[in-house]
Amino acid sequence: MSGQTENETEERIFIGLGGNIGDPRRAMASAVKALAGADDIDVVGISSLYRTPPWGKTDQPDFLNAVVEISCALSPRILLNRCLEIEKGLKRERGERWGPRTIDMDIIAFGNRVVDEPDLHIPHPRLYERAFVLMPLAELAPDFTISGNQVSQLLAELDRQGIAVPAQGRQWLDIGGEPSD
Ligand code: PH2
Ligand code: MG
Ligand code: MG
Repeated sequence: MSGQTENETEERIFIGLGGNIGDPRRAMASAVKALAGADDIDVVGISSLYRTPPWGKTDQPDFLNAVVEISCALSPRILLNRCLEIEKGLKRERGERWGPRTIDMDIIAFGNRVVDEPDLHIPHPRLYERAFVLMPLAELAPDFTISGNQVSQLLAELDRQGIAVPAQGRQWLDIGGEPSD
Protein backbone atom coordinates (compact mmCIF):
# COMPACT_ATOMS: atom_id res chain seq x y z
CA MET A 1 0.00 0.00 0.00
CA SER A 2 1.25 3.48 -0.82
CA GLY A 3 2.16 5.43 2.26
CA GLN A 4 0.10 8.35 1.02
CA THR A 5 -3.21 6.57 0.54
CA GLU A 6 -6.03 8.63 2.00
CA ASN A 7 -8.40 7.21 4.55
CA GLU A 8 -11.66 8.32 3.00
CA THR A 9 -14.05 5.98 4.77
CA GLU A 10 -15.21 6.32 8.32
CA GLU A 11 -12.73 3.96 9.85
CA ARG A 12 -12.34 3.77 13.60
CA ILE A 13 -8.70 4.28 14.51
CA PHE A 14 -7.28 3.52 17.95
CA ILE A 15 -3.93 4.45 19.45
CA GLY A 16 -2.59 2.89 22.64
CA LEU A 17 -0.58 5.05 25.03
CA GLY A 18 1.68 3.85 27.79
CA GLY A 19 4.70 4.59 29.92
CA ASN A 20 6.33 3.66 33.20
CA ILE A 21 9.26 5.98 33.85
CA GLY A 22 9.42 9.67 34.65
CA ASP A 23 5.94 11.16 34.69
CA PRO A 24 4.05 8.92 32.27
CA ARG A 25 0.67 10.49 33.01
CA ARG A 26 1.96 13.87 31.95
CA ALA A 27 3.71 12.47 28.88
CA MET A 28 0.52 10.65 27.86
CA ALA A 29 -1.55 13.80 28.39
CA SER A 30 0.93 15.73 26.23
CA ALA A 31 0.68 13.04 23.54
CA VAL A 32 -3.11 13.37 23.47
CA LYS A 33 -2.80 17.16 23.23
CA ALA A 34 -0.29 16.82 20.39
CA LEU A 35 -2.68 14.54 18.48
CA ALA A 36 -5.61 16.87 19.13
CA GLY A 37 -3.52 19.88 18.10
CA ALA A 38 -2.71 18.45 14.66
CA ASP A 39 -4.84 20.08 11.95
CA ASP A 40 -5.49 16.79 10.21
CA ILE A 41 -6.28 14.63 13.25
CA ASP A 42 -9.41 14.71 15.43
CA VAL A 43 -9.38 13.03 18.81
CA VAL A 44 -12.87 11.57 19.17
CA GLY A 45 -12.50 9.39 22.26
CA ILE A 46 -10.24 9.18 25.31
CA SER A 47 -10.31 6.30 27.78
CA SER A 48 -9.78 6.46 31.49
CA LEU A 49 -6.25 6.09 32.81
CA TYR A 50 -5.26 2.53 33.81
CA ARG A 51 -2.48 1.37 36.09
CA THR A 52 -1.31 -2.00 34.79
CA PRO A 53 1.21 -4.62 35.88
CA PRO A 54 4.19 -4.83 33.50
CA TRP A 55 3.59 -7.32 30.71
CA GLY A 56 6.34 -9.25 28.94
CA LYS A 57 9.13 -8.23 31.27
CA THR A 58 7.84 -8.23 34.80
CA ASP A 59 10.75 -6.77 36.82
CA GLN A 60 9.91 -3.14 36.10
CA PRO A 61 7.47 -0.59 37.51
CA ASP A 62 3.75 -0.69 36.77
CA PHE A 63 2.68 1.10 33.62
CA LEU A 64 0.04 3.70 33.03
CA ASN A 65 -2.01 2.95 29.92
CA ALA A 66 -4.86 4.50 27.99
CA VAL A 67 -6.37 4.34 24.50
CA VAL A 68 -7.51 7.21 22.31
CA GLU A 69 -9.73 7.06 19.27
CA ILE A 70 -8.92 9.41 16.43
CA SER A 71 -10.36 10.30 13.08
CA CYS A 72 -8.07 11.32 10.22
CA ALA A 73 -7.48 10.97 6.50
CA LEU A 74 -3.84 10.03 6.96
CA SER A 75 -2.48 6.68 5.88
CA PRO A 76 -1.35 4.25 8.59
CA ARG A 77 2.26 4.95 7.61
CA ILE A 78 1.90 8.71 7.95
CA LEU A 79 0.05 8.26 11.23
CA LEU A 80 2.88 6.07 12.52
CA ASN A 81 5.36 8.80 11.57
CA ARG A 82 3.28 11.36 13.44
CA CYS A 83 3.25 9.16 16.52
CA LEU A 84 7.03 8.71 16.32
CA GLU A 85 7.45 12.48 16.00
CA ILE A 86 5.28 13.08 19.04
CA GLU A 87 7.26 10.48 21.01
CA LYS A 88 10.46 12.19 19.95
CA GLY A 89 9.08 15.59 20.94
CA LEU A 90 8.38 14.16 24.38
CA LYS A 91 11.99 12.98 24.55
CA ARG A 92 11.05 9.36 24.53
CA GLU A 93 13.48 7.16 26.38
CA ARG A 94 13.47 3.40 26.20
CA GLY A 95 15.96 0.61 26.44
CA GLU A 96 15.29 -3.04 25.82
CA ARG A 97 12.25 -4.57 24.16
CA TRP A 98 9.26 -4.57 26.52
CA GLY A 99 11.41 -2.68 29.04
CA PRO A 100 10.77 0.64 30.79
CA ARG A 101 9.86 3.67 28.69
CA THR A 102 8.72 7.25 29.18
CA ILE A 103 6.08 7.19 26.44
CA ASP A 104 4.88 4.67 23.90
CA MET A 105 2.27 5.25 21.20
CA ASP A 106 1.09 2.21 19.25
CA ILE A 107 -1.50 2.05 16.48
CA ILE A 108 -3.84 -0.64 17.77
CA ALA A 109 -6.34 -0.81 14.93
CA PHE A 110 -7.07 1.19 11.80
CA GLY A 111 -10.61 0.32 10.74
CA ASN A 112 -10.38 -3.22 9.43
CA ARG A 113 -7.12 -2.66 7.61
CA VAL A 114 -4.31 -5.12 7.82
CA VAL A 115 -0.79 -3.73 7.50
CA ASP A 116 2.17 -6.07 7.68
CA GLU A 117 5.42 -4.24 7.19
CA PRO A 118 8.70 -4.74 9.05
CA ASP A 119 8.08 -1.80 11.39
CA LEU A 120 4.29 -1.54 11.23
CA HIS A 121 1.81 -4.26 12.10
CA ILE A 122 -1.89 -3.43 12.23
CA PRO A 123 -3.89 -4.71 14.05
CA HIS A 124 -1.30 -4.73 16.79
CA PRO A 125 -0.09 -8.36 16.86
CA ARG A 126 -0.02 -8.77 20.65
CA LEU A 127 -3.33 -7.08 21.28
CA TYR A 128 -5.05 -10.37 22.06
CA GLU A 129 -2.78 -11.07 25.01
CA ARG A 130 -2.84 -7.58 26.50
CA ALA A 131 -5.50 -6.57 28.99
CA PHE A 132 -3.67 -3.25 29.31
CA VAL A 133 -4.78 -2.49 25.73
CA LEU A 134 -8.12 -4.30 25.63
CA MET A 135 -9.50 -2.78 28.85
CA PRO A 136 -9.21 0.85 27.75
CA LEU A 137 -10.20 -0.14 24.21
CA ALA A 138 -13.32 -1.92 25.50
CA GLU A 139 -14.24 1.23 27.40
CA LEU A 140 -14.35 3.15 24.10
CA ALA A 141 -15.45 0.47 21.66
CA PRO A 142 -16.72 -2.79 23.19
CA ASP A 143 -18.47 -3.77 19.94
CA PHE A 144 -15.58 -2.95 17.62
CA THR A 145 -14.30 -6.05 15.88
CA ILE A 146 -10.68 -6.86 15.20
CA SER A 147 -10.08 -9.63 12.68
CA GLY A 148 -13.63 -10.81 13.35
CA ASN A 149 -13.34 -10.76 17.16
CA GLN A 150 -15.38 -8.42 19.29
CA VAL A 151 -13.23 -6.40 21.69
CA SER A 152 -15.46 -7.19 24.69
CA GLN A 153 -15.16 -10.89 23.89
CA LEU A 154 -11.37 -10.73 23.55
CA LEU A 155 -11.16 -8.96 26.90
CA ALA A 156 -13.41 -11.53 28.59
CA GLU A 157 -10.80 -14.17 27.81
CA LEU A 158 -7.98 -12.31 29.57
CA ASP A 159 -6.76 -12.05 33.14
CA ARG A 160 -7.38 -8.51 34.37
CA GLN A 161 -5.84 -9.02 37.76
CA GLY A 162 -3.83 -6.13 39.13
CA ILE A 163 -5.28 -3.52 36.78
CA ALA A 164 -6.62 -0.39 38.48
CA VAL A 165 -8.23 2.81 37.28
CA PRO A 166 -6.56 5.70 39.14
CA ALA A 167 -8.43 8.32 37.08
CA GLN A 168 -11.91 7.80 35.62
CA GLY A 169 -12.88 9.45 32.36
CA ARG A 170 -10.79 12.29 30.98
CA GLN A 171 -9.74 13.91 34.22
CA TRP A 172 -6.23 12.47 33.93
CA LEU A 173 -5.51 14.88 31.09
CA ASP A 174 -5.73 17.90 33.35
CA ILE A 175 -3.90 16.92 36.51
CA GLY A 176 -0.82 19.02 37.18
CA GLY A 177 -0.43 21.24 34.12
CA GLU A 178 1.90 21.44 31.17
CA PRO A 179 5.41 20.07 31.08
CA SER A 180 7.93 22.79 31.93
CA ASP A 181 10.20 22.12 28.96
N1 PH2 B 1 4.34 -1.95 26.97
C1 PH2 B 1 5.32 -2.73 26.63
C2 PH2 B 1 5.73 -3.89 27.41
N2 PH2 B 1 4.93 -4.15 28.56
N3 PH2 B 1 3.18 -3.62 30.01
C3 PH2 B 1 2.15 -2.82 30.34
N4 PH2 B 1 1.44 -3.09 31.44
N5 PH2 B 1 1.83 -1.73 29.61
C4 PH2 B 1 2.53 -1.40 28.48
O1 PH2 B 1 2.21 -0.38 27.82
C5 PH2 B 1 3.61 -2.22 28.11
C6 PH2 B 1 3.91 -3.34 28.90
C7 PH2 B 1 6.06 -2.47 25.40
O2 PH2 B 1 5.53 -1.49 24.62
MG1 MG C 1 4.07 -0.81 22.88
MG1 MG D 1 5.64 1.31 20.26
